[in-house]
Amino acid sequence: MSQNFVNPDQIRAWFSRAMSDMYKSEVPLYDTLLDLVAQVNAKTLAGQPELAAQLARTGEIERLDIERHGAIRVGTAEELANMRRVFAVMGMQPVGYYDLSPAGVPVHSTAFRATHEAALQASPFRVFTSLLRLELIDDVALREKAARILAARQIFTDRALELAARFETQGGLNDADAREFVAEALHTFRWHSEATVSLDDYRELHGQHRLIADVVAFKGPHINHLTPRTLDIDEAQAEMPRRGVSAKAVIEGPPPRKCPILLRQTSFKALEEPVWFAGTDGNAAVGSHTARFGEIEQRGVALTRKGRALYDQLLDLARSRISGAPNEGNAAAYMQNLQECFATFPDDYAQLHDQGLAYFRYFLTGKQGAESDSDLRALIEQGYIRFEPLVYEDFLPVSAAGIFQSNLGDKAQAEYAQNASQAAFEQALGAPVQDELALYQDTQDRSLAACLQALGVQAGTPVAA
Ligand code: OOG
Ligand code: NI
Repeated sequence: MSQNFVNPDQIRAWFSRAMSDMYKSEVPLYDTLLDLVAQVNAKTLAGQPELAAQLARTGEIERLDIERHGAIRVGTAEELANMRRVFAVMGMQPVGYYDLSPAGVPVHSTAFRATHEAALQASPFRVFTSLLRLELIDDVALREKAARILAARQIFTDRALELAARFETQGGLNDADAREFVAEALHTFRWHSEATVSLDDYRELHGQHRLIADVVAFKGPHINHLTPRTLDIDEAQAEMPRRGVSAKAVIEGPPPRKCPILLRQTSFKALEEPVWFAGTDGNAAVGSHTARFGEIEQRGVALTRKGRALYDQLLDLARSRISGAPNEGNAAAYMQNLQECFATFPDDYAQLHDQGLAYFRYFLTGKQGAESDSDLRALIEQGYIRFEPLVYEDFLPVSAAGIFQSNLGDKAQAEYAQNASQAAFEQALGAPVQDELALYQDTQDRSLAACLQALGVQAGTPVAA
């Protein structure tokens, strides 16, 4: 029986492709963005043979063209829990907890993604998934109204949930079921130009926070962007206006570096789209909504807890030097600050490795004859083992807030009491989120164990570099 099941990595790859095709037809500017990124990547690879060789050695070159992340926002615990079941069919698990409330966005989030390096290699598709926190809204009547509207909708087709249940009981789906599942699941992420509420209700929700209207007023959690991966985000950012695409003022994340760390992101602004609102007299009222945008990202090496602490500290420093969040007015000063503040962050893979600031994967060089009691440092120095940066697969809360804000308008910033609540999030999700650092550590450890075994070096040998 089980040999007839389709590998969840395959289902995820199909789904990622279907989602990209759907978004291309729904948001033509996304197609423009894909073209732009493909051209920038080709040029970067041609101009930097060392980078091309590194991406070939790690296998990343093969996933580069298909790599995407998307984002959705759901309204209730039940929606989030079912989302977890649906993504599980595609081999995607909730990883990480992100609290966006300090940045004035009333949501908390996780990323659904593959967790093993082999699965990430097959399809790195991930979805940043936010849950609206109605409890942060102080207007009780509005909060209750929003909860009532959300309780009345079903964002999944019956068939999608049936197939998810079948996956759970059987432990997999056969080919026909898997293909049908992809088509059914896709419906959840479509754009609906008819709102489920009246124009008056929409305005009321919008008045409280634009994001609340976006989540509550529609039939489902439309995918709000899809993000290809670029190898040179500064070049891509410069190219956007040349192609008539209006780019976000600053690139979120670390400054440009020789050895990229974590994640840098930028986006084009959300489009204003016509929406038909339910009319009390049976006639629809026409209005509009801005929700869907395009984003690009450049991924670098994943940082250890120590590296991440340094990143957070330097980012805080750069942001404390400008008043408030970066915007059109202070973009140049902010980027300058960022460069200056990050000057103390080592920009060399050997240093990042030796100081325990980043995660790496170890590879054999082909050289034979290592002493069986060698430690890692010796194996590297003597040329038996080399290391390559392990790419960051997750998101950054400050950057995510910047992406949200650029599409909500700078005026939309609200103040919430800072209360991250991972426990409440996990309760809504129906499962704990995985710790991303543990996943990077596992991948690093597995690669080292494989090297040591192949070299016949005792696995128990201390391996501190
Ligand atoms: C999600 C924004 C965050 C990212 O890449 O950090 C995000 C949203 O707007 O729903 O996508
Ligand atoms: Ni994004």
